[in-house]
Amino acid sequence: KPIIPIVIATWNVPNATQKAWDVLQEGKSALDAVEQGVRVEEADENNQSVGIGGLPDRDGNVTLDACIMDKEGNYGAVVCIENIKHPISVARKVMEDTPHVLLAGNGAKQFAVESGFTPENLLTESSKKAWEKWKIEAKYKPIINVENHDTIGMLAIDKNGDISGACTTSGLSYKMQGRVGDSAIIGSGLFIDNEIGGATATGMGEEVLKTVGSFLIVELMRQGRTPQEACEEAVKRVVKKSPNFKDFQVGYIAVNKQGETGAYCIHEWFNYTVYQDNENKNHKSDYYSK
Ligand code: SD4
Repeated sequence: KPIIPIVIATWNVPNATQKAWDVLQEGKSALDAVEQGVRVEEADENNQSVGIGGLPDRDGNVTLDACIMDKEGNYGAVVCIENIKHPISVARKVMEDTPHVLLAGNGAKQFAVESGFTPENLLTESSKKAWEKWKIEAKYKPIINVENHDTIGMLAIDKNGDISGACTTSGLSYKMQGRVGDSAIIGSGLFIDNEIGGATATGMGEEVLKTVGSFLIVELMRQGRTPQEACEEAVKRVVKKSPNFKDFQVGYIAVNKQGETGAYCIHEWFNYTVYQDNENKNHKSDYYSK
């Protein structure tokens, strides 16, 4: 069967998928592609859900979660890391240079600094302003598709047919200090199996964690479901378990080793970007709540 290289990512991120595609065109691995791809969003100050410019927690701290997984099933992650603009690259270093898979908080930051990353302030003026405005009422109620927006999960298949994935976020805005979501947790925010394919998530991390959605999608594909069917089943699990599903969004994307894609979410407006056959295109995801 011919190998069809592909990049797929959550939300409207044409610059990130373009970067990942360019890396694949240079003949580099899917692992390099997803790392380089999501770094574009981490560095974008206008993306208030990822990296620099990410909205802070209730106390004004920008804390980031990121993970990466390769074709061998190796995984590396950082959670609740502060002052490091590119947590995805720290996650890769955790995977490649340590005996561990997941570093948290100060330890993660210390490891990053020792590895040559420069600490910097990640709270931009506009995120600070948004937080100060939020503090006036200090109500914690995530708004579907607004406060939960723009976490980037990316999956790529390279010219050898190998798959890797990455996921990076500043998490839910105005979360409690120390809160960790799904994005950096293996099986929940991301899962890759080079025999089958991969999946990644966005939206209300607590709900993704409770249903281990990305692992579920990959296992369903293993049992013969298409990526689309598998994403739909994973969303239906969330809906079934959470009576208040009307109040939050969860969205999944998936790709199998044949290069077929799938996407599904609870509420309208989730979208995703696919680079395939030399075309970089945003797609609207189908959704449950009709
Ligand atoms: C989280 N899943 O921390 C992330 C948030 C997210 O777009 O996806 N934002 O729960």
